[in-house]
Amino acid sequence: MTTATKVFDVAAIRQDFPILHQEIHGHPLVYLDNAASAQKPRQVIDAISRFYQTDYSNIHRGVHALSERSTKRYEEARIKVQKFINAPSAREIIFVRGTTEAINMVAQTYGRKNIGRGDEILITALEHHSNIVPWQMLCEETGAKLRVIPVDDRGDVSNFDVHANTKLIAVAHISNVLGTVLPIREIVRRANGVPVLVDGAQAVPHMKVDVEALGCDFYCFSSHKLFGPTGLGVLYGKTALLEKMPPYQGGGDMIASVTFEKTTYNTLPFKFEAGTPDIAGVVGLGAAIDYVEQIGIENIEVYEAELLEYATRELSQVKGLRIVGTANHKAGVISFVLEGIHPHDVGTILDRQGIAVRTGHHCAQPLMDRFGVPATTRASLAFYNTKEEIDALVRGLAKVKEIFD
Ligand code: 7TS
Repeated sequence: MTTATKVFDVAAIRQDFPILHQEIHGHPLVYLDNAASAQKPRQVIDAISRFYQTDYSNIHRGVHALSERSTKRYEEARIKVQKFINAPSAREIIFVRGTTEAINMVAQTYGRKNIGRGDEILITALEHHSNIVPWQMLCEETGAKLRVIPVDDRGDVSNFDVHANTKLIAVAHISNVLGTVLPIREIVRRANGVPVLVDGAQAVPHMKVDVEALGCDFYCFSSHKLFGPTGLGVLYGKTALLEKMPPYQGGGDMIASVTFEKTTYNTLPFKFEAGTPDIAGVVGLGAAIDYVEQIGIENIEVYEAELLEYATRELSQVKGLRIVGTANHKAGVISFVLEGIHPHDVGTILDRQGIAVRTGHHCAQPLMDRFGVPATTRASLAFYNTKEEIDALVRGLAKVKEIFD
């Protein structure tokens, strides 16, 4: 394979995404807000619709045919997730509401049980709020301390010095603002046995993730960024850790037996899935994984790298534009500031031209402070984006500048 385009028919792929074929304010939609959430292919929308029309019922209960079918579909999707991230066992795949809930769950179960006064939780300066605040809450509750590894001017993070009192390391796999890909294997190596949680919200849709090869202890991601439905995410955890963790929520499905005197808990992964889960969502996530695998995550990675290189080159030529985040190993996220123009104005004028980008602090306020900007404009790529759309963004920015000149 010499170039991604040989194996990758972006025009055909775009046909799978109904939402992309519309006009916004009289212009063709250019959707460059994929880091916030990705669009859904017909295959996912249809799978959910079909499931509700033919197989739907509650799961893990009842002997009737629909319940059995629903349970089968739900558990098959769990195995798809397991294989997709190469987890050793499906028992290690826990369905939650999203990355945010996955991190909160680890903080409230593993964290409360194992982290106390005088201990330290290590994070980096480029984390999303959802990988900062749950740890701050835990620190407040337990008397533990948060230590933050700095980020350099390019957006790289190094110096993962682990102290004797470091009890947990929680790091993003890819920064949602800078696009930096963090060296997880190296971090795990340096952790020297201290559990490592990886916030993979921005990684799973864009690169091959193999939790065994990474060696991390927990890995979290959201379905909606992986072209699947909203309100659903995954926590992967190593069996040995999950088994020792208390349940997160109590309720139906997570129990083995209940009396008023004593309740015993279900086995993994059900111990952590109290109540009726997002059954159709899980089926939809399974369809999203099938879809991504049919294209090939490696092909996606190659195509997006090419697109990122093109976008970086083109945007760098826009006068007065400064890209925030220039790490060597980057994924398809480009944050930038335009001299003298507030990002909200940039975003609004781009929207008038049908171009969707995100502006603001991207739920990473400490990172904005680090780079001395109140906000940025962010274009974030997916495999259905094209060079023509990058050209439209560049033209859109010329218009922004024209208005402000
Ligand atoms: N971690 C990272 C690195 C993220 O980028 C996000 C969401 C989350 C966690 C939280 O995911 P959720 O699905 O639980 O909400 N990031 C963004 C973003 O960049 N713009 O909108 C949401």
